[in-house]
Amino acid sequence: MSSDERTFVMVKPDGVQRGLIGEIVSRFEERGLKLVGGKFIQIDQELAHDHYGEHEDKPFFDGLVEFITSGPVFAMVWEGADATRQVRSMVGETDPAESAPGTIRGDFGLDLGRNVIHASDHEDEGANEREIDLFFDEDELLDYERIDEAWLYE
Ligand code: D4T
Repeated sequence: MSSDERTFVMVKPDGVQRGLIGEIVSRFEERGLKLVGGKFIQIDQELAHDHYGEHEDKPFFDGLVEFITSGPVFAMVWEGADATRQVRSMVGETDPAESAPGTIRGDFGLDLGRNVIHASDHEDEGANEREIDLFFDEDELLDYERIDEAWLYE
């Protein structure tokens, strides 16, 4: 299996305000995933509409845009074997109330509209590439080796 799959992850404004960036980054680091990009930004209306375009007709769309633009977010790209699916399984269900303990949303959230983190959908083929392109320039993604790589993969 390829160990260089890249996936897009973002600590949402609630996660930033609640001081969860470090905890969330630690979980992915400890799992063995490699951070290849990261930026602390405030999402504007245009980026919010591009990112959540698929939900434009949903009743929760305006609230979602208001929330995601309400404060800084920490956007990241993580790399590793089967990264998209593994990250989604660590994140939990969309609704924290349905998320198992041990997942990020299951440990840190209670409400669907404040679900702490975003991660690209592994069932949506193009989601990763689209979201990475939306948030990062190519030269903001770094190629390097982690010193423990030989111990992470057979
Ligand atoms: P994101 O995209 O934020 O990682 O969440 P998911 O991939 O897990 O879920 P999603 O795209 O279906 O939902 C996007 C975002 O909208 C919020 N939401 C969702 C909401 O406020 N009310 C709702 O009824 C739904 C379905 C939560 C996540």
